[in-house]
Amino acid sequence: MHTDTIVAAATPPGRGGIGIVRVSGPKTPELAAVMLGELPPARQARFARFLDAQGEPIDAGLVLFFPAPHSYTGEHVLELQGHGGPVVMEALVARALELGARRAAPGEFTQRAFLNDKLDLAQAEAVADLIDAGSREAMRAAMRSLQGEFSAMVRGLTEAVIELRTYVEAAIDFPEEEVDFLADRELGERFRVLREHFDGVSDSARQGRLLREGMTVVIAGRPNAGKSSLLNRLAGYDAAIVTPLPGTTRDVVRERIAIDGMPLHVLDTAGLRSGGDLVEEEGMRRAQAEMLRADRVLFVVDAALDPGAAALREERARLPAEVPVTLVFNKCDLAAGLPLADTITGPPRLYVSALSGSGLPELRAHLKHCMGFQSVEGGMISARRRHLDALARARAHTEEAARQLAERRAGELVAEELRGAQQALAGITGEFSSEDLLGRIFAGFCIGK
Ligand SMILES: Nc1nc2c(ncn2[C@@H]2O[C@H](COP(=O)(O)OP(=O)(O)O)[C@@H](O)[C@H]2O)c(=O)[nH]1
Ligand SMILES: [Mg+2]
Repeated sequence: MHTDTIVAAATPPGRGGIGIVRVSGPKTPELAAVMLGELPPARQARFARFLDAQGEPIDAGLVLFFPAPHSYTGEHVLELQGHGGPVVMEALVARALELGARRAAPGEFTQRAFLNDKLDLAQAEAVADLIDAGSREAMRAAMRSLQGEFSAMVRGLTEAVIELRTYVEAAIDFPEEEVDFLADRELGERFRVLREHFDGVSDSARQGRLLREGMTVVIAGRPNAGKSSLLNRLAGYDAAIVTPLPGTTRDVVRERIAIDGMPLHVLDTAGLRSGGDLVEEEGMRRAQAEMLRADRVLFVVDAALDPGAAALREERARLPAEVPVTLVFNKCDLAAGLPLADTITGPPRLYVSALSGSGLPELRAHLKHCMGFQSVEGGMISARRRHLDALARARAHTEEAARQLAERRAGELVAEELRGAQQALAGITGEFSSEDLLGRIFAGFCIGK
């Protein structure tokens, strides 16, 4: 339990119909008794005057008192609902400070809720995600995480790791049988199932992160295919220079745009060709570097000049297989019929005209779809880079465990790696978390939350 009492305005600064000041900590009942003349009954709205040191009313409104542990923070909490003006709010906060409270740091109420086991760390992060949600989808995903859906997935995965670890440790306890036991086909099968389990949770987390932080889309292709024109269409303004001269774009042009509230980082790049000058060469090098980091590459081809998308076939080898590609046939206004790319199994393809704007709604819908704006089974959750890193670490430990098993039949080492995996997963829900990590997470919150 914390020993100090914190106070902050929970409503945003500025003018509003109602402004709420929130107090949490052990001194809350005493503070309430002085400021209101008496301690309000638990969890019942009361009308009261909020008094200053002289007993004069600063403001009047509804009060709510939540005795510990049945409150947001798990401590005694008092909420004063006053008139929403900055001077009123500050006067109420100042009065609470006089009575022994201190100003709350950003996210400190939620941090206390976490420390008092009201929610785990992934849920606490979802509180901020819900407040920051930029679209309905992001909002719903954050709400699912807040209700513990993502935490439950991580717990399920943790249990699977523990089960496997227990199985292996049982083998170590009977050394004379260990070798046979570790050679067991079933163990290999269990690792396979665990790997699939990891894939499922990681996929959900990756989608959740895209929804929250936005997807990075790199527009690439040959010079003059219409990449910059496409960026300008998506952005809705002239972000990049467009000319009929090949090699116009030499640096990477970055634009942050939103499609129905969904954040998207779009990068326009220098056209890929051989025989450019030094500056263009550097531009191409950068274009290729950005493609490696992209969540998706929009590969633009001139539908009239390259109906078979030969350019993509030539570049595909240079792209890492895991970067998803969408083939965009541009300049369809010039192409006689719709070009037919050679195979049906290739990347998804779209037909647009950056000049006329035709096909752009389909492109936007496609990008939304790529970010998981389709009905995912069980629904989307919100997740962060931190969660993905922890999942990747846990998975690496699991792979190492499988390797130790396959190559050396080393039970102790297998168990040790699985312990590492378990610990990495525990970091997501915050069972093991450093002060430093907590500081970083809660610093991103607003004051009063
Ligand atoms: N007819 C037609 N011309 C286009 C279209 N998109 C771009 N262009 C033209 O193609 C030329 C090259 O465009 P730009 O966007 O600079 O291509 P980039 O080199 O790939 O960035 C310019 O003259 C554009 O006006 C399109 O959809 N239809
Ligand atoms: Mg360009």
